[in-house]
Amino acid sequence: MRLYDLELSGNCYKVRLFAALAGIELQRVLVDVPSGAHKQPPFIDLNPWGQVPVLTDGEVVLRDSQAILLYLARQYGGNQWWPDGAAQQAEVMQWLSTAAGEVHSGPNAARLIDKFGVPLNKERALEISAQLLPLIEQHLNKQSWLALGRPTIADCAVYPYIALGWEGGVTLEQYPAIQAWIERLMALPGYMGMPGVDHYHG
Ligand SMILES: N[C@@H](CCC(=O)N[C@@H](CS)C(=O)NCC(=O)O)C(=O)O
Repeated sequence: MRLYDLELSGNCYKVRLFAALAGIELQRVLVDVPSGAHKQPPFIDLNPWGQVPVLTDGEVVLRDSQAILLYLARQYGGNQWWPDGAAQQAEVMQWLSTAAGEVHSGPNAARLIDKFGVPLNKERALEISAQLLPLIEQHLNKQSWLALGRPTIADCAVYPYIALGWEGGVTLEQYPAIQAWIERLMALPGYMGMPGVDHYHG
């Protein structure tokens, strides 16, 4: 199985992290995004959207970190990470949507602006983050993990850009339950980090 990967991408890190936690072996293929390799063949033939991560597993070719997490969990990770029941699946799915929605356009966007100079609306990214973080804090005040009372792909999807948000000025000082959740994640067997996540406290 190959992961087309970029070290500083939180979306790619979601996949690396889950594979490490679930003991799934991935062959990393580093894509030279700064030079634009993701917009040219052969990469663009794998993903016409021109974005990493991409996972290939035999005939299967997938883009989008949430979809890749779901595939890996269902195919190789076992019930612990992606449950069977409809209500349980939907509970996890809520958080995958949050990762692709508010986390993407909040803390991720703020980091893209500050760290990589991407021309997005900083004010809007901070506004979305300020609405999102209290909701996650409130949720984690009542439970240890985002879904099902145990670590799942929901945590792998949401965690990276929450922990990297400080690189875009979205810090976690006011959110002790989120900080405690991050510490729990970091203590999981097999956990692996990426540049920046260890400094989540800002
Ligand atoms: N929805 C996608 C978003 C992927 C994405 O935004 N990838 C970034 C790196 S983190 C990328 O390839 N950016 C280059 C570009 O869009 O040109 C996912 O969750 O994987």
